[in-house]
Amino acid sequence: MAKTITQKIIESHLIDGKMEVGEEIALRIDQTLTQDATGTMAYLQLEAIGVARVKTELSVSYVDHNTLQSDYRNADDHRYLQSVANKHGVVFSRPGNGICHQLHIERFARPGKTLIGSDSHTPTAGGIGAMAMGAGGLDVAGAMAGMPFRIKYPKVMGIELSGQLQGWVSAKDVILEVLRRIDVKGGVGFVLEYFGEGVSTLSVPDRATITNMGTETGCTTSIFPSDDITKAFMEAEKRGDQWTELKADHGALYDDVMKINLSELVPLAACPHSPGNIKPVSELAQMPVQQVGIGSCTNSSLRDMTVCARMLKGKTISDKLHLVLNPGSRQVVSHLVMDNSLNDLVAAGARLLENACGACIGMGAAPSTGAVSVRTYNRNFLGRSGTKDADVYLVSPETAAATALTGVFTDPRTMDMPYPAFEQPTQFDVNDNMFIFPVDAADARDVEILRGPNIAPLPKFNPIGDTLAGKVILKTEDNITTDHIMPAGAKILPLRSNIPEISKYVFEVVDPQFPERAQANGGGFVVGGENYGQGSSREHAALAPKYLGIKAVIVKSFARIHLANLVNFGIVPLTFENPADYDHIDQDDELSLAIGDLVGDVTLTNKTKNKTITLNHTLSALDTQILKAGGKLPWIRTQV
Ligand code: MIC
Ligand code: SF4
Repeated sequence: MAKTITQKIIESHLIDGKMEVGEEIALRIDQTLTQDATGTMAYLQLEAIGVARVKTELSVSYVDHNTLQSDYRNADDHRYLQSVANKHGVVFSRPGNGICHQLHIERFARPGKTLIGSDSHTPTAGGIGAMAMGAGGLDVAGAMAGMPFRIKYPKVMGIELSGQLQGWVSAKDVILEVLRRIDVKGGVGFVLEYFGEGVSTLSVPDRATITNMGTETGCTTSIFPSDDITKAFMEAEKRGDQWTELKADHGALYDDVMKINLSELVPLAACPHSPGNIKPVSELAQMPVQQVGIGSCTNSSLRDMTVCARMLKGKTISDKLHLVLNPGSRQVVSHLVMDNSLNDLVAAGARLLENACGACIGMGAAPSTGAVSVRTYNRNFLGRSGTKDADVYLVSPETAAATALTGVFTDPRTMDMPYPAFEQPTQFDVNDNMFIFPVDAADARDVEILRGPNIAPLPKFNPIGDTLAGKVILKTEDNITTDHIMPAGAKILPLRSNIPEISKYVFEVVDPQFPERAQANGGGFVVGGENYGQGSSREHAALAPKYLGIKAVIVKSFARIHLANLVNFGIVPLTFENPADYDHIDQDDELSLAIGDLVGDVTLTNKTKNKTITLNHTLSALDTQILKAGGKLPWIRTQV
């Protein structure tokens, strides 16, 4: 039978389960990655699982999110991460080396391999042909300990690319077009697999931009074939020997097909406050802009930065705005230095930030009150920039640079300049000296793990009974993101290693009284709409509510990674059988849920409204065992 790329990789990594849509499958994981904001928890969990050395082919621990170091806390985390990596056989990427996804595609990702990462943009590596998925830290810890990764067998949406991008339109516009068509939950349950003659017109970094932001559709992952372009990229990274060809068989059947003619695309923008709220840039033209940001894991490749440098060369950015840059990696910066592009950028007035997530996750460079910020990033959720009333628009590097020059939203096609050409170097400046490779297993025994006061022990949770009772602590709307549930940014991100402390900020952008109310009521329930928990992989969005006593989350539908995180931390995820029942529950209502062993439907009694409601779930038998045990760590202990 002719197979898709997705089917081929799944088949070659299948440990358990049937390859039928919706069935739970267990996959062997070849590589893992973590980043510091989720990594401290992941390694504390790995320590708790008690495995001496990681069992994967490769595991890398990156430091890129929490790099402000405004006090000891980030530094404590980095020191812990470096020592724990060394002890357990994990490669450590030092702060300053770059953003995990850009680095992983440069140095480690391989076609045909499975990769899970404790960051939702791990699918970036799909640009090189890896099956790369975001996951909660505990699932990544499990994979490092040699456990398979469980997902629902996905449907495959074939995205057929034809034609060729016209000047001033680039890869970002392709993924914005996908989002325009299927929005922030149209990818749920799918792998987005690219094929067609247009594929060969896109470089690996272009493909990586597309697979990176594919996450915003809610998909399991996105993947491109591995072809001659992939080979040339890997050769330029001095790892041509790791290249293998990977493509769908002729006649492979997709569950759904989307056709995109690259030649017809125009510059697009995602408008506030959702990556799926797409408009052509031409419709936004002339809107005054106060900030431009170029970089992040979506658009920080050498191509992206160089195109912007060429646009800015010899000019000065508008005095109505400021421009910040966060390049993806030190390799990118080295090239920019070598060909003088960095000088062109800073001479034009750009502020150079670290090679890290920076402004993308609200770690500095917050916009001014009510500002319009135009960014090449992938998320514009409410408050994520650090300024709650800022309006963030997501665009291509070309649109961002044009806007930086004019001071108003600008369609780059209207710029009076030739489209800057970019040729990928045949040899990148490969220098791995910011990676620290772990000592051998024999020497690992002597490695001391360094913990500072910021690393709090993992909280412990008890098994769950057959009935859950309590109040509705919060009722939310559709598309609640993990940035709503557990915000990040310069104030809260440094608390990631300390659950009691970070719990004080749960739902801060929605309702700052939530933590107090939850604790005063001895915990309770959260009710929500569609696509609850979209966005980040941060397990803190489950762990911190659990710490506050949240027993179940009852919604119309869930996003994939958050659903898995809820199970991992013993919060029961339930959905309305009839979505209209959402209207029959209000905040403060007293509920009782007969969950029993979570086999079949659950009956909810709303005591306040004197009404019963039927709830469903998609939990596997294993999920229910994990939940009843109080979460995955207690469950693992029952198994050992
Ligand atoms: C994000 O882009 O939202 C983050 C910050 O990278 C998160 C991870 C985190 O919250 O630490 C993600 O994408 O998973
Ligand atoms: Fe970092 Fe932003 Fe990428 Fe998340 S989306 S990994 S915060 S650069």
